[in-house]
Amino acid sequence: MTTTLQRILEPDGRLVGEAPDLSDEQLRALFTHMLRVRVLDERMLKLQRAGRVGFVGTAKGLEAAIVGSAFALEPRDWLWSGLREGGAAVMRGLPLAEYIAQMYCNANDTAKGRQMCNHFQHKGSHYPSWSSVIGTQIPHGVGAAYAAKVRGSDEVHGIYFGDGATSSNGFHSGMNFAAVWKAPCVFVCVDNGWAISVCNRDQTAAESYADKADAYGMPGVEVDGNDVLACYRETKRAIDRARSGAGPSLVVLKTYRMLGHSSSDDPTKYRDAAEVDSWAARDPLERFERYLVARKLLQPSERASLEDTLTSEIDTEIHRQEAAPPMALKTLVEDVYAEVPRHLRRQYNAFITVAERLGHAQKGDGAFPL
Ligand SMILES: Cc1ncc(C[n+]2csc(CCOP(=O)(O)OP(=O)(O)O)c2C)c(N)n1
Ligand SMILES: [Mg+2]
Repeated sequence: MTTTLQRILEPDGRLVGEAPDLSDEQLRALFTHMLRVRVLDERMLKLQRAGRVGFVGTAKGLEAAIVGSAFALEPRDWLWSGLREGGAAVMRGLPLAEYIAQMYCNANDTAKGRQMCNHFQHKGSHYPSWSSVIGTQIPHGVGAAYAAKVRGSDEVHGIYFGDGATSSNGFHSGMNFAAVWKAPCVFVCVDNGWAISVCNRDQTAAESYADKADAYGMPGVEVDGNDVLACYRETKRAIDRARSGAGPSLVVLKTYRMLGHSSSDDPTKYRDAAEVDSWAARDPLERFERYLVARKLLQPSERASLEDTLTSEIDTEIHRQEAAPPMALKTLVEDVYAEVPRHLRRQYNAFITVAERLGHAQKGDGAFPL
């Protein structure tokens, strides 16, 4: 099969396709949301390098893909994350305070320290907890979408995953069940070129990831993932289709992970600088900025002042969360049984003895090998 790459904005910001129906205000909001992802990632990576948070996986280069596609979801819809959609969740209502508390795994962390950091969740905006286990969110999201259909709800489930996750069992069973059941979901594959050190060319023999949709009996589309307008328009079409009862689609957003897989990865070990440079020239923020400036929706110098505002909002929250206490030890034994049973109470007493003898772990203690 040959697939045509859907594009609306050229890298120089020129409009070459049919622009989606978005107001000037919405276009500016899209830019601010993308910029927030960039600034937030930069801040988190600095904190990690300074030993103040344990682990970070950035979305640098993917801002258009995750923000543009998620912008097409309604508040009643759900977003099932792969590994990098935390910024989209902030756009949909995850408070910055909760985002940063989760990075510190402190007393305000809604995951209560039971996730490693940089694994978000937010009940209020229908954002289930991440799973690092690749592909497991796919059948979960399909099941939730099917349940919505059975209940007669008109919500749609956006199920995100990476190029690497297309090799997981969850991808195949999820796609198959969703198409057979006409579940109201959209599969959003963020093809960012790499699955840690495995290049996307080595992940599949198919010409395009979008071709995979054909095998399951659903439409598939390949989109320039660095073009925020194309990401929005194509995801919106798939969402509208799902909401109308016509079933799922696969939307493949072709983009590039500019930094390492995570703060524990050194990408120079497995990829060429020339490849990274070629994608830097297609930066999604610069592309959209050029378009907005040409349309006079953004002043040429406005990005810098927007960045300053976003940075100070984020920094205020960082200071607040750094000052928060750690999660109380007793939460280790809570939430499973209505009352803490005897064997857990015994274990808890043993933890307390160790904590009294050795003290609590300090920020920066421990290391994650990935
Ligand atoms: C089942 C499983 N196998 C292996 C891993 C180790 N692992 C973590 S991330 C990752 C690559 C994911 O690549 P991709 O799906 O393309 O997402 P990206 O990190 O590029 O966003 C792997 C293999 C895992 N977490 N779970
Ligand atoms: Mg990937």
